Amino acid sequence: MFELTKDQVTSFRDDGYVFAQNMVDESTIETAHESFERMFRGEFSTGVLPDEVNWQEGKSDPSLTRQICCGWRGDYDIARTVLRADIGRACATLAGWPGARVFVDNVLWKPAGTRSLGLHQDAAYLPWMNPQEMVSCWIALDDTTANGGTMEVVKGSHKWAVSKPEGEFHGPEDYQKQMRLAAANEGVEDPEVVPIVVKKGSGSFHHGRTWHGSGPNESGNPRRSLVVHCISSETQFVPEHIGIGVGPVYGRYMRRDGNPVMDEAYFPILWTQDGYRTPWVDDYMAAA
Ligand SMILES: O=C(O)CCC(=O)C(=O)O
Repeated sequence: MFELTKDQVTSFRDDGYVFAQNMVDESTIETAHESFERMFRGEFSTGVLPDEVNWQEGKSDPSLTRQICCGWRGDYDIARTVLRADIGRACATLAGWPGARVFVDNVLWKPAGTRSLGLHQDAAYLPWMNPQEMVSCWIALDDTTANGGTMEVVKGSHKWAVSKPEGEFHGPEDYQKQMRLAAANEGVEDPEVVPIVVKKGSGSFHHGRTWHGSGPNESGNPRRSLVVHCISSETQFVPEHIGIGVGPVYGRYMRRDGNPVMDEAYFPILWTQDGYRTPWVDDYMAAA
């Protein structure tokens, strides 16, 4: 269990991101590497296909970053990290929410020589949620370097307006272009891009409006990471916006009777200030 310090919370609120050390241990990293191998081969230990399987061995473009979203639904070992209460507590504390639930995770593998992920704001994909807010915990599963395609965040950009998602997400040539356009709209001449350079097991938290993404991996080493994207435990669907952003994928979990509740079967609550946690989560994490 880790806990953020007051200084880390202040720094996050000022800058839109904060570094965090030693969030997962060596054996979890090794297990996660094995899960990555399996999942990108199409093997899912829970028997359930994650919501977005954007890369598969032998079928997908080898120059692109490998990505699976909602890996926790497909792999028990990934779930053991994604569903951690302390990650939920950290996200809720940073955001000032009464609690946190998982919206989605990202299983990301950027082998040596692979291309960029365009800089973006996560909140831009979420107009179908109220509140339209997210805090993400990004965990490196390899030591990262500035030229190794690590995630980059733009300091202070969580204070900018939410831009409409534009341009390519996977592999754009000029992966910072949309961010620079947004910076110009804000009157920011020289946006400060900060690479998340950490030892494996460490990482960072970023705000849903913070511009982030990653350049090509120009090192000789792979860059793998696991990202836990949390939303407030109080978040509800906005049915009239469900076709926007990633709403077409996750709108499948919306009730059809007009009740905007987000069901804990799909978006489990990890932690709340008053001690609640979705009851099935610990049993699911303990499953083989
Ligand atoms: O790791 C990356 O390159 C980007 C990750 C990302 O987009 C995210 O954590 O929201």
